[in-house]
Parts: sequence; structure tokens; C-alpha cells
Amino acid sequence: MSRINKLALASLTFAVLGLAAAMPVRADTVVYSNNFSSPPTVTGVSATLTGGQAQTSPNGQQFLQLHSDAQNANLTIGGLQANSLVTLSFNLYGIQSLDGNSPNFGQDNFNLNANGTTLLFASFSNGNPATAAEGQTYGCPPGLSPCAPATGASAINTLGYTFAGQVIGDSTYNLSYTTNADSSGVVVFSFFAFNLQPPGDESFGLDNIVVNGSTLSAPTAVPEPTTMLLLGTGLAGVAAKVHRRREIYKAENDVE
Ligand SMILES: [Ca+2]
Ligand SMILES: [Ca+2]
Repeated sequence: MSRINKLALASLTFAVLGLAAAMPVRADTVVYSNNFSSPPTVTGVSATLTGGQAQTSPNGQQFLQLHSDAQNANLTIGGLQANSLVTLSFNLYGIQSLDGNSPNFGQDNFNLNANGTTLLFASFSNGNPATAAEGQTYGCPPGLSPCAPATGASAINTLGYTFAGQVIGDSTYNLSYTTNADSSGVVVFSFFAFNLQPPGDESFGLDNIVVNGSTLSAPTAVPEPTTMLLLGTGLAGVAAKVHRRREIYKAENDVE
């Protein structure tokens, strides 16, 4: 290999390492998950969940309940790449006599914000006979609100709740929203339940929360710029040493 080729190889190696460092270290990986039946899994970020009330449904499902005395919860994720995309997925439970758009017993609204930006604001109904006709706004096609109780739900009556006169004791919605971390790499998800009657009458629940995002550092080490510089210099040094040895060998053995 000629000297030019060796230098080219060293430069290429250096360039590839530099490119790897410039790319996001970890993108779109699960950084937080919580099913409320075991401690949350937190990977490469800081995470704090406050508010709500730990609850167990009649059939044994553990989740975080929002009711009239614990209306909101906040999930704060830090240590993300500045302004990077973050996806929040979770199950929203509608529990017992949610009254949707009813002006007398609601509106039973659920609101989700990310860093102050509204991702979801909608009413939910489980079809209380007194208010079922008022419907709900969640799941309605544009311009066709309100819709029937539990429109858009992925499941009904899986948690074991009942309420007098209602066909739907509980409803489950699979929700997913993508937003951005702020310039400090932080995203605060705020969950808020409005206008509810006391627990035992109606509530919302959060469960199976999963957050995907891009972290600042990875568990597997990636060379720091200083290390890369040393590595690049080292590779060039090795190439130069090999070249010198070949020159000495050629001189000693009289070969071209
Ligand atoms: Ca659970
Ligand atoms: Ca209500």
C-alpha cells in the first residue's frame, strides 16, 4: 500500500468516526415505560411522575386514576436531545358514569398537554342513560360532533367496573401523540380531567405509558471528539510506522 493510500485510509477512518459522532446517538428508543404493576423502566433519561392516585380495578388491573380529588398528573422526562421528537403512547381508561358532552353532569373532558401545547382535548361518555344522548366529542370525524358513547374505544368492559343502568362500565382508548422536547431536552406531559363527579361515580385512568425519544448518551460508548482525534492520530502513526518498517526492510534487503 502506498503512502498516499495509507493516509487516505487514515483520513477515511477519521471521517467515518466523525460522521458517527455527528449523528444522533440513540434515536426513537423506549426511554420510559410504566404499567403501574411494577416500577417504571427508565432508560437514559430522568423521569418523574406526580399526581393522580394509584388504583386497582375490580378485575385487578393496576393504573393511575384521575378523579375529582386528584384531577391531574404530570410526567416530566429530561435528558433528551434538544428539540428532538418524542412520542407518548398510553391507555386512557374511561370509568363508570362519564357523561361526555352533558351540560348538567359534565362536560367530562380529558386534556393532554406537552410543554403547554394541547395534544388532546375531548369529552368522553360511557353512556349513562341520563346523558347518553349528549354523546362525546372524542373520535368524531371533523364536523360530526358529538358522537355515540365510547366512539373510538379499543375495548369496553375489560376492567371489571359497573354502573347502575349502564351497558358500558369502562372503556379503553389506545392513544399516541408525537411532540418535541424543548431546547433544554425536557418534555412535560400534563394530564387533566375536568368536571368529574366524585370517585365511585366516574373517573379517568392512565395505564401502559410508553415514551419513545432520543437520549443524549448511549449505554454503549461512542468516542468523544478528543478520543477520536487521538484515535485518528494513532491510526496515522501506525500507518507511518508500517511505512518506515517497509522502507528499512527494502533498504536492508535491497528490494524495490
Ligand atoms: Ca396496569
Ligand atoms: Ca360527569
